[in-house]
Amino acid sequence: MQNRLDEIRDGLLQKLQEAKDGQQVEQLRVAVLGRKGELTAIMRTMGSLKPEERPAFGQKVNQLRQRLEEALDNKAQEIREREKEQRLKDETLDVSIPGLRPELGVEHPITATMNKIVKTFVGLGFSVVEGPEIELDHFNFELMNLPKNHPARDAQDTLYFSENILLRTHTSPVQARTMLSQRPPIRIICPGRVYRADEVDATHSPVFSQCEGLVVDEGVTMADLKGTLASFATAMYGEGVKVRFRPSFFPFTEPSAEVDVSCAACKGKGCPTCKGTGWIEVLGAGMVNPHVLEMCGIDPNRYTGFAFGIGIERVAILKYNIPDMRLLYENDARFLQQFGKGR
Ligand code: 2U9
Repeated sequence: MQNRLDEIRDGLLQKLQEAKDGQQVEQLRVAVLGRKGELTAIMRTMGSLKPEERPAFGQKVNQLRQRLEEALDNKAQEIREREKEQRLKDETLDVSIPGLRPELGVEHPITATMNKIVKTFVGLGFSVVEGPEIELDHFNFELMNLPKNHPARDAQDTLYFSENILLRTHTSPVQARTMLSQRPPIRIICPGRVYRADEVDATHSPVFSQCEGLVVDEGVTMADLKGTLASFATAMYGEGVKVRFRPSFFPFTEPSAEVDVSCAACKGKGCPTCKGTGWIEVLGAGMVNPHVLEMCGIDPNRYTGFAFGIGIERVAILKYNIPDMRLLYENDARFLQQFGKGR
């Protein structure tokens, strides 16, 4: 009997040494000390012993049970500690490792150009007004002196939702809405997206951005328009830039002009950017057609006004020397990242 007890002890201690985790220790505990375990089975044989042998036997088995329980507990504790240590090691944070630098976006060249233009006019006393991109024919065309079947409507190939609902082709309807709801003096700029049914190519896009401006008050003259646009050109292109007006025609302004600035690339000497002319067209402008004022509820005998329109993409393309307008809309990070340098 003693041999069998020694065997159980040695067997358990041996296997315990090899145990790798808590589960294996528990399996050994059940196999030896559990209800159907080896030692429990031996204890059950006590009934077959002579009554005088039983106390000594019982004591031996109990001593062994105690010893083995202790060994199992110690091993389980040892494993728990080892696992804890490993976990701590695995989860250690090295606070000295430099952090990952998050990739920062950069301002899109259209946004940068628009912001600069808006800021410049705000500095000249203009307020910013925005309006809907889905417009009524009435505000987009009728009030701009472009009645139905007017040939000039063809110049602005329009995207229609229905006969009277369209994507605005310019931000002018915002100015019309403002005149209908406010009394002069009015001094506003209207930045925003506009839409035209144009094929995409190096210089055209069906969606682009404009910043239009409108001033209406008593005694506003062409000289005010020239002074305002000269200040704008200086703020945008620097001291010494020259501005010239060429006569033009728009149904909503009379007289009308296309406005050039002296080429910043060659200082007006002539280069590929200005196609040798020394001048670059940056915007259109004019005195608000009295008929437009009247349709928008403003007495043209008392008030006069000037207006202008700037194509933002064109200004950005010239400023950054961008060879193809499509680059502005493709969102290729390699292209856009270039505009983040030195900010
Ligand atoms: C009202 C009255 C008049 C806005 C104007 C232009 C001239 C012009 C172009 C610039 C480049 C459009 O984006 S572009 O192709 N715009 O030349 N825009 S005057 O005139 C107005 C606007 C509102 C009530």
